[in-house]
Amino acid sequence: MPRRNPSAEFAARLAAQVARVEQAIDRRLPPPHTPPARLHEAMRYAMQAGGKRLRPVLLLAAAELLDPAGRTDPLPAAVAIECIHTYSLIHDDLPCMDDDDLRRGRPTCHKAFDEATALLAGDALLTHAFALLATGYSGRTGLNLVRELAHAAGSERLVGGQMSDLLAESDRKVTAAELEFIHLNKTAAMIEAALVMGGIIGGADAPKRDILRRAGRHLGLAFQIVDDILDATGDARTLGKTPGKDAIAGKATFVSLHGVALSRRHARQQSTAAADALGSLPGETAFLITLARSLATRAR
Ligand code: GRG
Repeated sequence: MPRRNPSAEFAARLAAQVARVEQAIDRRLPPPHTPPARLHEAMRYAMQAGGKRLRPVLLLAAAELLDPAGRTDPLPAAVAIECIHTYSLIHDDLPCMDDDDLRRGRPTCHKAFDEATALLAGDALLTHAFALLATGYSGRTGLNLVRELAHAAGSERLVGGQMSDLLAESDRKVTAAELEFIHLNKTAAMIEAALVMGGIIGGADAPKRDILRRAGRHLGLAFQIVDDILDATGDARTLGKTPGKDAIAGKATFVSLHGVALSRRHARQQSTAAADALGSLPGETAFLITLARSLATRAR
């Protein structure tokens, strides 16, 4: 009998989930020739190829954990959360924000098109996300999904985290607590939402959603700490985006406050806490746990 190879099984399942997401993105965005074609081409350009698809994969995995029979299709919500994430990247890359030329290994949306088109492509992806939820789900599930995503993407979380990040750029004395606030909102909010939305689709009760939220919070912090480490130590070819920008901007990051070694330790602690929370859920948690652990050592 062939021996089981858990890491190959994990890699194969991850690749299969990413492929499902890619296909769903292609199917669930307006076709590129839809008028005005330039806008829809820009939306597709930013959405297609190169993203890790972490948030949709987390959403699918949480939905499948809670409802292995797959009674409700998680793909509309998976595409919706990637639309929000991609809009935030397009806007973050604009000259009035992080002013970046490279994203997902290609020119940023405003470089490939122009600033106004990129701004509108982001706006349209934000709106499209809620259209996908409204058409893909009904009743209490639909309402809960809209509520969850709207809160995670709104002024108290994703947008609020971005605002705080911008304000912190001109502040040379950002504390560890202020930095954690930024990370919890700018980064962890969408990762939490991915797991909780998967839970909503899978029919998770309130205690299980709380566990998913807690896992997402830890995972989000681990993800952002590693992002800071990669910004300090990674290269553009592997990352697909410009490294070293935080240091040039004199930005407070986990690495600037704690150094690389301690940051690596923090990332491992956070991903272990996420894995422990996920492991407390019933069902086949191995995929989610391995995914949580792999984020602490990711290279891109
Ligand atoms: C403009 C409202 C608004 C928010 C912008 C996404 C974002 C918030 C800023 C980008 C900079 C940054 C470091 C954000 C933290 C979250 C993060 C690490 C985003 C990148 O996510 P990945 O690595 O990207 O999952 P891919 O391309 O793989 O999808």
